[in-house]
Amino acid sequence: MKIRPAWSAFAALLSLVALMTTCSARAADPVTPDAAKIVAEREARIGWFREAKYGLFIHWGLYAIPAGEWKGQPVPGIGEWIMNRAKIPVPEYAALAKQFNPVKFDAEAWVQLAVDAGMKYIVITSKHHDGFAMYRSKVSPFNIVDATPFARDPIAELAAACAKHGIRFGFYYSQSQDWHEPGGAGNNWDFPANGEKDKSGAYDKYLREKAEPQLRELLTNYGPTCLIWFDTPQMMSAGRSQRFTELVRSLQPACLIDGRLGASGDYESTGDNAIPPANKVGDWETPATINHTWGFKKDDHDWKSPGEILFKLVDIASKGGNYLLNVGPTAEGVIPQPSQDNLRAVGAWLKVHGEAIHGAGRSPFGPEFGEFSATQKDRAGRPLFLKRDDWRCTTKPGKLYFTVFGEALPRDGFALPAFKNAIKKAYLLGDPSRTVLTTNLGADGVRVVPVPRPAPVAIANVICVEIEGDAVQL
Ligand code: FHN
Repeated sequence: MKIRPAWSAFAALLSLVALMTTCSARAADPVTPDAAKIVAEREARIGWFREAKYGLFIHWGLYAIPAGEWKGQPVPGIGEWIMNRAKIPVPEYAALAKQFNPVKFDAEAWVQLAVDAGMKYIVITSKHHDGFAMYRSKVSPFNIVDATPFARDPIAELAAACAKHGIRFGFYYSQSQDWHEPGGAGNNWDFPANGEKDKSGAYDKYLREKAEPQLRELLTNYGPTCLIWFDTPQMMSAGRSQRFTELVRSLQPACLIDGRLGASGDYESTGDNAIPPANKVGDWETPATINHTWGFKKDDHDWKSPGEILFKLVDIASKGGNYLLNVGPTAEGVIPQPSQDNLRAVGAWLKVHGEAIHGAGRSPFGPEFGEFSATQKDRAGRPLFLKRDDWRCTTKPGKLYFTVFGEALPRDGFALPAFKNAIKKAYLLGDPSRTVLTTNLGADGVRVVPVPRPAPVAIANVICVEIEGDAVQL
C-alpha cells in the first residue's frame, strides 16, 4: 500500500479550510457534500504535480527566427516579445511563417533531454501572445501546419514521445493576449486599445471564436493533458475565466489549471523567476528562465550553471514548490547546447539524489532560508531579506534530507537543526555503500553528523537522516 504523505493530507486540510472560509453563505453547514467533492477532485488531480517537483518549459514559435533582432537592429527585452517591442505590423510578422522550417526538430531528442534532466513534465507554448498556433488548428490558418513549409505538427510528435517515455505533457496557451487578432488583447499598434475591444464585444468574439475553440482542439486531439498554463489574464473577468475553467473540466477533468487564468486555478504560479524567500503553503510553481529570455535570442549566452539550477531546484522544493525551467529552441528546432549540458549535469545529480526531491515535502525548519536584516532596507524600504544558502532540507515520512551546497562539507561535521525525534541512522545519498555516519552530541546539545572529507559529490551532498516516527517533532 502506498503511504499517503503527511504533507499531502495537510494540504488537503488547508484546501478544505480555504473552501470553508470562502463558502460564507453556507456557514451553518460549511463542509457540504459539494465542497468536499470539489476538494477531493482537486486532491486527485494535483497528486502527480506534488510528486514531480521539476518540469521543462519550452517557449518555441516564429519569434525564434528573428531571435532578438529586427531589420538589423537588436530589440531589447525577452525574445518572444519582439513583435510587441518592435511594434511589427501583423502582415510583416505573419510573413515569418513562410521561413519557418525547423528541420532539425526531433521530438524524441527533446523528450529524452527532459528524461535525462530528471524532469517529470513538459509544458510547451501551443500559442504564445503572437497568436501563432504551434499545432494543426482548424480554427485559424495561422498555424505551423498550414502556414509554414515545415507542415508538421510538433505538438502531436511531442505528445507521442512523452507518452512513450512516461513524461506528462501540458500546454502553455495565451488565452487573452493575441497580437494577431483585432479582438485579442495586447496589440494596440495595429488595432484599437484593449478597453475599446472589451466594450465593443471584439474581445469576447476573439475568445469565443479563437481562444475557446483552440483550447477545445488542444484538449481533444493530443491525449491526456497534464495542465494548461494560461498567462497574462488581461480582461479575463470572473465570468470569462469560469467559461475556460468549465471547458477544461468538461474535456479533461484530470487536467490542472495554472494560476494565471484569471480565476484561481489548481495551484499558484509565482511571478517569473520569483522564488519565495521562505516556506510557502499550498501548491505552487516558479516558472523560470535558464538565461534571460524565454524564446530564443541569439545574443543571450548567460546560462545558469548546473550549481545555480540545482540550488534553485532544492530551494524551491524545500519551500514546497515546483520548478518549471525553460528552454528556448532555435528556428531550426535545436535546444541550445549549453542549456542541454547544464540540464543534464543536474540530471546526473538527480539520478543519485532524486529521492530528496521527487515526492519530497517542504522543510519543517526555516532559519536556513535566511533572515530579515535589522538595519538594511530593500528598494521599497522594507527590511532586506538576507538569504542563506548553506543548506536546505526536504522531507519524506521518517526521513530528513539535508542538501549541503558546495564541494566542501563542514570540517567539524554538519550541525543538525533542533528536533526531538530520535535518530535511527544517517548516511550520504551519494555514498554507494551508504556507510552509517554516527551522530555526535556537540556543544549545547546540538547533534552533529560527521561527514567524510573530501565529500563524495561535487556541487551538493545530501545527508539523509532517518528518524523515529513519520513526522518531525520540533
Ligand atoms: O509575457 C509572458 C512571457 O513572454 C513568458 O511567456 C512568461 C512565462 O512565465 N509569461 C509572461 C510574462 O509573465
